Amino acid sequence: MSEKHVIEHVDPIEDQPADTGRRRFLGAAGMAGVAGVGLSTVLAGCRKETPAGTEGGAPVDDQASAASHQGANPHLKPGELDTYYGLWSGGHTGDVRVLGLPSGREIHRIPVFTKDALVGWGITNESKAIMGTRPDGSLKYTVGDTHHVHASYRDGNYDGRYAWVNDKINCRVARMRLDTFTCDKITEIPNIQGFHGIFPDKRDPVDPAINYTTRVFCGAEFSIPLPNTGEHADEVETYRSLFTCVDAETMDVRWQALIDGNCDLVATSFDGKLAATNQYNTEMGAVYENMMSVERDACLFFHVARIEEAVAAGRFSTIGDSKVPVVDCTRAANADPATALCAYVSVPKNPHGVNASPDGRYFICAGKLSPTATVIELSRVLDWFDGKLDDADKTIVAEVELGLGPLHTAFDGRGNAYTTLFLDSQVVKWNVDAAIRFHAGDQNVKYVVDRIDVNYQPGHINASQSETVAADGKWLAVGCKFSKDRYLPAGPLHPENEQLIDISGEKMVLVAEHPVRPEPHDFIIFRREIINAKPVYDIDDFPNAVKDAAESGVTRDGDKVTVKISSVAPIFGLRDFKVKKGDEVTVIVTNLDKIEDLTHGFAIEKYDINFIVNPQETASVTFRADMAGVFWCYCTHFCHALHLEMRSRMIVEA
Ligand code: RUQ
Ligand code: CUA
Ligand code: CA
Repeated sequence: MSEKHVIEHVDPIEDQPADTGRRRFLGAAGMAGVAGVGLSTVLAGCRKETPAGTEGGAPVDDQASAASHQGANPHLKPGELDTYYGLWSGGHTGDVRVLGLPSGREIHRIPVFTKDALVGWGITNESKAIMGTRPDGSLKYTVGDTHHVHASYRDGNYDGRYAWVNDKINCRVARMRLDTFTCDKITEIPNIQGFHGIFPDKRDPVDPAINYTTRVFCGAEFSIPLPNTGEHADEVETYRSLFTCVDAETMDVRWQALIDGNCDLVATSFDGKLAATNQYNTEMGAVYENMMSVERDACLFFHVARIEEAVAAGRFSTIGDSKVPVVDCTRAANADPATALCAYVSVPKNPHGVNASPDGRYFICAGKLSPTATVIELSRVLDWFDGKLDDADKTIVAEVELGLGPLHTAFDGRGNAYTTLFLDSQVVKWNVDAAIRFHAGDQNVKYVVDRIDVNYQPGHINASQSETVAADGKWLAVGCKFSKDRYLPAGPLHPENEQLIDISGEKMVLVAEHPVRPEPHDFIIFRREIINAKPVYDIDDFPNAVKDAAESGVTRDGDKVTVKISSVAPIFGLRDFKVKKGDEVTVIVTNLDKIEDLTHGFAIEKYDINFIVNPQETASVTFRADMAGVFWCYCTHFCHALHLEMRSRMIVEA
């Protein structure tokens, strides 16, 4: 139990979740009472044994001011808009969620790797072309596991163009446009399995004019035989994993780096020079005992410019059928800093996240199986590559204890880091400069500023604008992996619990929580001004658009039939249309309504077809008319007082 726990909520764990009124009352009254009497006694009783420097207890004066700081109100009045967007990975629902913050309201879901019956993702020809199909036209993959969402940068801040998300199950990276909040490209990465971390670069390492994202880096967690053809399957020690660079615009794979150990999370430096991945399996074990057999693993830094020089100079190989250039980033090949493409920095046992501080100076690796965070100074990593440092481990400027199970770190732009402690069910706020001074030998420095209990077992964490130059230190969201008793039970599957913490003051204040469908991993939070969302599509962006109701009709080419249908509330351009049993039918629907928020649906009874068309959007489906009869087609999306009457009939002649 932490002091925050006591001050803010008396005891959120034992307190009844439904009784928020009581909780608020107890919170306020309890705080007034506790702050006056015996708070330090309560806290002393609750505090864990902590090593020097980690004592987070504020002086008594601060405790009083903390007690009066209730936290900013995250609740909006009806009609009020949020100030931030959040992009949340959906986890193994395969989607991405769009939230408004601080309210936590879910505004939208972007279907990415998995079918979505609302928008027709994986049903329309257009979405299937993005998702990828087999020769028979069916989807190549139907499941996905999204973990990390990151957006494109310009001048160190998000620019509202794109976001990317990974699929761990089928090794794909997807791009989403942030004007339409739709997925527009998906690339399957060759030669890897367990694709986990991603991060876009923030600028080009060489060309100063390219001050925006042009690459996306991808880390593969699982090692496999290369090529993975079934041979050498028993020679686990020969398995390898790769770090991949994807072109942000074309989404083609540019290059891969063969490494020792594995990849996990990915981070990039603000100067564009370095990309990094934490490695928890330097042992290259195939079973967990072997993955945790050594005391130190690594954080691996890639020198982007040198790697791309090597590729340009033809110093690469390829694997199997893949044409992707693969450079050698194994330890043995990179011992000499003068020519090294990468640097292995040792960090304690099975580290998890790696995060870039918004001042551009540090990468922080959380310890996971070690109660520490490791702070690596980026200028020193460059020094090592320049031959000015004799040991890559001298890039470490702090390795400090935070608590049990540190996983991910966020930043407030004021020099503080916030790290989740999975095992302690806490977030710890610590000062990076103080940690560096402590590590350098000043044992009087207290680098832990505050701790707060969260509910329960937090994984990812992020602050508003955290990994940008515009980190504003206002809100901190925490993705708690377990919600246990926080919500009405709805069977054995529990939601995850996203909690919101006000970090504008010295002390963290928990202000809200929301259940979310499992299971989001990472998320980013950014100012709403960054987004310029399109209210209505441009009809000219769709080459197959039915631009006028009069264009509606049926054309035939052998057994291939094309049915063009316009939609204007509450009328489809065809009241009925005839095809023959056995025809391959393509139905193209354009929404000719120009008004914002006027979406139509198009469903065909018994044919398992449903999709929507937003204003000025066109979508199509292709299917075999294998059942004769009359099949009503109807609008699924409530659009008009005569929405129920908005219908057509498909007549399939025997
Ligand atoms: S992982 S809880 Cu998929 Cu981002 Cu760390
Ligand atoms: Cu068109 Cu409902
Ligand atoms: Ca390990």
